[in-house]
Amino acid sequence: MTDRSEHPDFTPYAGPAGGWGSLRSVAEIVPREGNAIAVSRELLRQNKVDGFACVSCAWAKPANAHPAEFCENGAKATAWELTSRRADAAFFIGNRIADLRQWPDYNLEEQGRLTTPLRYHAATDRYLPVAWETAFAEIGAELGTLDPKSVVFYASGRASLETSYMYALFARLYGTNNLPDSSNMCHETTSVALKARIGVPVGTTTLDDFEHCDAILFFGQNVGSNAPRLLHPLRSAVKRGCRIVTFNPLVERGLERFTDPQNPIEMATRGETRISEQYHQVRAGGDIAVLMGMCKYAIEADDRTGDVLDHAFIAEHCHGFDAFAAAARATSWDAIAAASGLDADAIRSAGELYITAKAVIGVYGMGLTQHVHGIENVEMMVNLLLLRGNIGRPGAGVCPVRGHSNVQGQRSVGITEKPELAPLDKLKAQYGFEPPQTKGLNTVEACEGILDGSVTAFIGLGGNFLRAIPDTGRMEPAWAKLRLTVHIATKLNRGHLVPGEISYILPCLGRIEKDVQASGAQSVAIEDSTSCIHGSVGVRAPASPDLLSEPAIVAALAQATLPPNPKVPWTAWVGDYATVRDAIAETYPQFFADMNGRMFTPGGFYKGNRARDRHFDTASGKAEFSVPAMLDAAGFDDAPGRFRLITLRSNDQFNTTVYGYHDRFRGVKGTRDVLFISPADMAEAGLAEGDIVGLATDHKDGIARRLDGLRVHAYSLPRGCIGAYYPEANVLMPVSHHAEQSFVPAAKSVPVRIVH
Ligand SMILES: Nc1nc2c(c(=O)[nH]1)N[C@H]1C(S)=C(S)[C@@H](COP(=O)(O)OP(=O)(O)OC[C@H]3O[C@@H](n4cnc5c(=O)[nH]c(N)nc54)[C@H](O)[C@@H]3O)O[C@H]1N2
Ligand SMILES: Nc1nc2c(c(=O)[nH]1)N[C@H]1C(S)=C(S)[C@@H](COP(=O)(O)OP(=O)(O)OC[C@H]3O[C@@H](n4cnc5c(=O)[nH]c(N)nc54)[C@H](O)[C@@H]3O)O[C@H]1N2
Ligand SMILES: [Mo]
Repeated sequence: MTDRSEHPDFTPYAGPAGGWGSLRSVAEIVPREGNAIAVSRELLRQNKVDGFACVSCAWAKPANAHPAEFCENGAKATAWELTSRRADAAFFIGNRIADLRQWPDYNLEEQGRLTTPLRYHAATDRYLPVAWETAFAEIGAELGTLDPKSVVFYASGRASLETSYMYALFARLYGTNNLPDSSNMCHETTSVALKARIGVPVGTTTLDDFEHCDAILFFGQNVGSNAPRLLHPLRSAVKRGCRIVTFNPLVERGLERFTDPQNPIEMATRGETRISEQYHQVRAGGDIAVLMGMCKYAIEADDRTGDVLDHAFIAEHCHGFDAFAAAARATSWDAIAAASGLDADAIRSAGELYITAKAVIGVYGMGLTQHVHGIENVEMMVNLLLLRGNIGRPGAGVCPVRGHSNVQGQRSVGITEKPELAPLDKLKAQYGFEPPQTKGLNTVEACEGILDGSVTAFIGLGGNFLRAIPDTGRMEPAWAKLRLTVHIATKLNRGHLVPGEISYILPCLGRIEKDVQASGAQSVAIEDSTSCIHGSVGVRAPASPDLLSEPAIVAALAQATLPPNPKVPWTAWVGDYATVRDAIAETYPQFFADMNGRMFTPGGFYKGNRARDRHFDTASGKAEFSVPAMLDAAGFDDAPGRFRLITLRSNDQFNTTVYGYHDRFRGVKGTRDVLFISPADMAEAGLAEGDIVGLATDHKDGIARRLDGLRVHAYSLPRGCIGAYYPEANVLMPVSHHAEQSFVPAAKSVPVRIVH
């Protein structure tokens, strides 16, 4: 095991997002994975109509693709999947699980692709190779003895629409709605808040809107690292005069300036495009206040002139305006400044920009959703947009930037713990069974069930659940008590290393790999962040001849577990995925009719969005203004010595997958054990650069949680806010510290103290 995390180096990075730095970074990672020529060739087919859909982020894929329609981090994701390294049988025979558990996340995945099904062998503390048939038979038999309500079927957001549809159906045929997915830790806040306020659970913008907007508001989304292809439309927007305002506690490089690596002149002249013209370092949890301030500014300007708000839109399409306007007028600028940590003038200048722009897009990410009052954050974004009719017209709308490449799509085809969101009657008619009606467990509830012993088994369709969830220090010992754990995965991760009594790792094909079944080469489909559905064709030979595709694994598990049902043609589905798409189209005709005919439309086929057409399917039939009951989203009070911990992604990771130890934009190299803190807070706490400290959770439940060995690093942050990397910091997050209503863990404001 080579530990790459040895020589910490903190040197501020002066370059823009994109530019030569991103090319150098791609040039570094591609050869490291040992497959340079193949990876470089396949990268040209990434996000193309006849190629594969990138396995990294969920950002839209344009109809007129660039010659190289990928970004630095998409290239890393491709290289990661196409690596020549293998975590093969010999690796598992040679390593005890107790030893592997000491390895950093980076080194585990760096072993490369899994090649063979594995079963945990307690006597030798090893995962050992096993035949597929044995695995399916034992898992099926075991599931047969367990109470379906005690089994969790988790999905990370990468698996295709076809696999996800089959997986959700399997769980329901088995008898449970326990279908949490990664969006329970991510944009579930969006799904709940937007559904309630504008009647759709997803954003209303498409790529086209970025060509027609006059202003873009960015709240808590780090575009340069997490959706870098969005930098291209942003750059074009700025060049034609669109104005961008950002609210973020950290100054993120991609929101400051960008050099287009696809533009030879810009590269040669080191030209840059400034992205944000206003950048406000709001305090973590301060966005309700910011948005209230901007609304107040607009409403009071309208009170004076009568022509600032879109009165016709509000009268025809909105409900609750008067109560909201009264609340905004009554909120004092002092209260807004205190809760946001910003000068009232800064918020007024953002308000002025907002009211002078004709068409505005509100973009946001985890900085809004992962808070105790994340729902109110998103609702305030909606309030602001509604005031000037910025929903449902060209160049305007709400744009939550989703995470995993098919996370939005999984929800569209039935992966949900909420029975009311799945077409149960339709499934009943189509497959002749009684779908379970009781609500299933979301991620937080699944964690609680594992802690209290009521959950007995966990099936994971991808992901690294045990590392991505909160309270990892408490969850790991509880996890080991599970009767059955099954992981369908491409690479080894820490979640696999805490086996239940019976434990399997089932290795699968990745999306970039050729998937040949009875009817020939298969394609799959995914849905991007803007509700466009794209076909994807695997292009590389599989990492091992022993791998099965995700649909094949799901079907085999289902067949081993369930009594035969002639209406569910598992074998035929696996033989030809087009028949799964026909089934999807039958269940969801409004979105997926003629899916097979449309999935290779350039730019994807649009599912449609009622709110975009100004049909608001809410309780009142109108878009709903809402009045927040608080201005601070953190959900806990300030106290001396108590900090708001923001858990961060580096530019060198995809969620729990650590590609390397170089967070280039933040100038951090060689380590992830960092505490980012403002110079003023550093001085007040008596700390110096490079000191090694710990963090302890300061939560009302009184349970001791600690993370040690963090290197203090002075960084530009608002007072009282500190940062540390996810997933290392998850040990500090109480399971109970989550967004009310959506249950998304509140990872962007965790109450902590610095300890020595
Ligand atoms: N390369 C790469 N791409 C990814 C991922 C990855 O890990 N790596 N993950 C994917 C996934 S699943 C997701 S969900 C997305 C995540 O992408 P993002 O939504 O960008 O998520 P984060 O990086 O966690 O945090 C976003 C930003 O919120 C800011 N922030 C923190 N607290 C607050 C606050 O209270 N208010 C405001 N206004 N801002 C705040 C942080 O400083 C950070 O810049 O990216 C996806 N794409
Ligand atoms: N503190 C803190 N915690 C967070 C967050 C945060 O911002 N802060 N963010 C949250 C968010 S937004 C999310 S989405 C979750 C992410 O949670 P998950 O989605 O559960 O985690 P990932 O790290 O994306 O999963 C990585 C693993 O997926 C497997 N994998 C990769 N590709 C494939 C594939 O094609 N098929 C299969 N079957 N498996 C594959 C590999 O084994 C890899 O190790 O984490 C959440 N946790
Ligand atoms: Mo996510």
